[in-house]
Amino acid sequence: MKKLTLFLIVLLLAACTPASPAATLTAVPEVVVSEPTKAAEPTAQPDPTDAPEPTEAPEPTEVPLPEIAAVSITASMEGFAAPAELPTGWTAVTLVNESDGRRQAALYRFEEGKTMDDFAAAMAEGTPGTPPWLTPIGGPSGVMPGSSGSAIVNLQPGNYVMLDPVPDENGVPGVAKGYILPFTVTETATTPAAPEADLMLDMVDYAYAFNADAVSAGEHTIHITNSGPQEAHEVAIIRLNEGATVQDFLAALAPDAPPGPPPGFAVAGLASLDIGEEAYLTVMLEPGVTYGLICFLPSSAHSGTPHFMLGMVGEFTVPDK
Ligand SMILES: [Cu+2]
Repeated sequence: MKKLTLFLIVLLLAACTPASPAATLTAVPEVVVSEPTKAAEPTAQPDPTDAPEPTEAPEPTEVPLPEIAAVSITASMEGFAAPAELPTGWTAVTLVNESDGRRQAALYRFEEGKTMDDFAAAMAEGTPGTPPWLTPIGGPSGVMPGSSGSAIVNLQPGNYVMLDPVPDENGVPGVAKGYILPFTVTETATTPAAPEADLMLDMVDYAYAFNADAVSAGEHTIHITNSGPQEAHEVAIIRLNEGATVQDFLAALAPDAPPGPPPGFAVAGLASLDIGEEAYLTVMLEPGVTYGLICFLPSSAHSGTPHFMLGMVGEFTVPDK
C-alpha cells in the first residue's frame, strides 16, 4: 500500500508540473490593496492683515499601509485550484473546501534552485520527514467539507507548493488524491504590514505557550510563532463540547475508539510552521466554551510519534461575559 501510495504521489506530481495542461491554475490573483490616503493638504498661511486669528495646525494624517492581500484556494474533488502567482508579504489564504473530506493547504517554500522535480524525487525515495530545502510556512488546516478556513501567512518571493499531507481513514494522504499544486510568489511594489494580534501562541518542542489570561469572548487574531528548537509545529483549535477535555477529543480519534463523532470540532487551524517562521489565525471565541490546542504532526526526532503524544496539547476556557 505504501509503495502504491508513493507511486501515486509521483504520478500526481508529474501531472502537476506547471507545463502540464492537467494543472488547474487560474491566472489572476485576487489581491485587495487599499489606495493610500493622501496626506492632508497644508493649510494656507493666514494673511496677518485680514485674519489675525492664528489657524490651528492641521492634524497629521497617517498614510495607512496597504491592507493585507487575500487569496482563495478551492479544494474540489479533483484537487486544488488557486492562482499560479501570489503577491509578496502578509496574505490571508482562504481554503474553500468543496471536496468530500477534511482538507488543509499546507504551504511550503522551496530553497532557491529546488523544484517540484526535486520534491518528486524525494517523495519517490520515501525518506520520512520534510526535506531540509522545504520550509513550511503554515496555511489553513482542518477545513471541513462545505466550509472554509483562513490563515494569514508571510509570502516571500520564490517557488512554493501547497499540499494536503493528511491521510484519510484508509491511510491515503491528500497529496495522493491530487491535493498538491505548485505556485510562485512574485515581488510586489508594496508589501503590507503584519496584522495586529491580541493573542500570542508560541509553539515549542512539545508544548504551546499561550496567553490564555488575555482571552475573552469575540473575535481575536492570534500571532503564532515557532521557537522549536528542533521541529516544525502546527495547531488545530478545537471547540470542545461542554464537559469534554482535549484528551477526550483525542481518545475519540484513536483507532480503537468506539464509533461516533469526537466531542468537538476544529474552528481554525494552522498547518505546519517551521522554526523561526510566524503566521496569524483569526478566531471567533464563544463565552464559557473550552477550546483545545493540538499538534498532530509526526515527530521526526521521535520515530514518527505524533506531537500530541509528546505533550503538545493545550486547553483554555473563555470567560462568561
Ligand atoms: Cu508540534
